[in-house]
Amino acid sequence: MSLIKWVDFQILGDERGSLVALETDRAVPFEIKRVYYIYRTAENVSRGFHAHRNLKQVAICVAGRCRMVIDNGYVREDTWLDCPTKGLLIESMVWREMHDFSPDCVLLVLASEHFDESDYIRNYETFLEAATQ
Ligand code: T46
Repeated sequence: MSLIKWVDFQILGDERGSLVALETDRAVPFEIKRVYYIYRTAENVSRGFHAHRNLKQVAICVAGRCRMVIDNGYVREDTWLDCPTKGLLIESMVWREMHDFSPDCVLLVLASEHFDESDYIRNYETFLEAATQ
């Protein structure tokens, strides 16, 4: 089964343009406790390289594009994030890496928890041990 799980957002557009609303338990399958965005990523920079023990997130590229690698310890897949009406659901205990950011990329992330550094697993071997036990 694929690790790539998309959440499709309704486009509330009219002749003036498009609008997407992100609501807890409607468009997004958890209570949103935090929102952050990554932008102006320098050329050839990759980010991520960690997993979260409990955190769930939905990542949406609201401008530009980047490539997301996700890995559950058994399967590694990648996909382009390049559409403001689709979010990638990233479950807990999934390793993620972000590559190939376009200069205009704005990656918006909705998170199920407040920031907590102790929730991060930043070593791949530690992640593999925990994910495959
Ligand atoms: C993820 C991917 C998609 C905070 O203080 N608060 C926050 O809410 C976040 C997200 C980060 N930070 C601090 C922690 C670091 O000192 O900002 C710094 C950069 O964070 P990090 O190196 O973890 O950034 P990325 O781009 O590697 O990963 C981020 C998220 O941390 C992570 O949860 O899934 O984006």
